Amino acid sequence: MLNTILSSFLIAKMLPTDYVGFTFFVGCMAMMAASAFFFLSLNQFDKKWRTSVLVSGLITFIAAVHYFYMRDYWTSFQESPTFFRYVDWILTVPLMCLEFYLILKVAGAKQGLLWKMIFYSVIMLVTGYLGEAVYPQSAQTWGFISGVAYFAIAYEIWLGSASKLAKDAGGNVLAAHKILCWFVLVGWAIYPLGYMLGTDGWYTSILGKGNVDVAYNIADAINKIGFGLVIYTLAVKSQKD
Ligand SMILES: *C/C=C(C)/C=C/C=C(C)/C=C/C1=C(C)CCCC1(C)C
Repeated sequence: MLNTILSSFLIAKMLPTDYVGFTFFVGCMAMMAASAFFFLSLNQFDKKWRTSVLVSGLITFIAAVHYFYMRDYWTSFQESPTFFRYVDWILTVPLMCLEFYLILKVAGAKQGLLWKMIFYSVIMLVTGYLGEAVYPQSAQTWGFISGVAYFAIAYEIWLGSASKLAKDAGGNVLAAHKILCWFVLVGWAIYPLGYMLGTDGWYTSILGKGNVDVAYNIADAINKIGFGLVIYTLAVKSQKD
């Protein structure tokens, strides 16, 4: 009796073999711990760096809330919480673009750069959502358009105006910018890979099928927490000089 009440009101049963559910749980805790870490460190920074570290905390905090919902959704239905996933990304990816802009402001970054990157990321995510959730039969076409927008972001920070600004800034900012560039090129590349494991396209015969959520959860942990730590380290280093 008690068991029935508990399972219908409080928690869905989690099978010991549910490794996908496990990654959702770990995701919740990791995002929450990272947020606490970034928020509690704010006092040690002066105004110039506080906003950047605050944004790092907001990124992991927004993700933590979505992970609570996604974990519940997964344990209840054993289905990908694609809707929550994309709501999370549409909020957090623009904030990551904001991080690039904030650290490059010392070299005179213009707001145009910020809006350009946000524009690319919205195209990337909206077309990705269309391919994954709305028109899965044409997933490869939408995925391709999304990939072009992803490429535009990577181009902008590696070779475009953002990279020139980073060179002008030099020192700690340049070093941090380089690491963030690698996150976008390698860490973000896990997402299209997850997408290809979960949808049908020319790639299915090569890659086969796999669990999208495991790929996305691992990618989120690396990218959101790792990205935040790079900003945090930059703030700590720059504070000393
Ligand atoms: C914190 C969340 C982050 C950094 C999410 C990033 C998401 C991507 C880079 C997604 C990219 C995609 C493609 C490049 C093609 C296929 C569709 C997507 C949306 C999975």
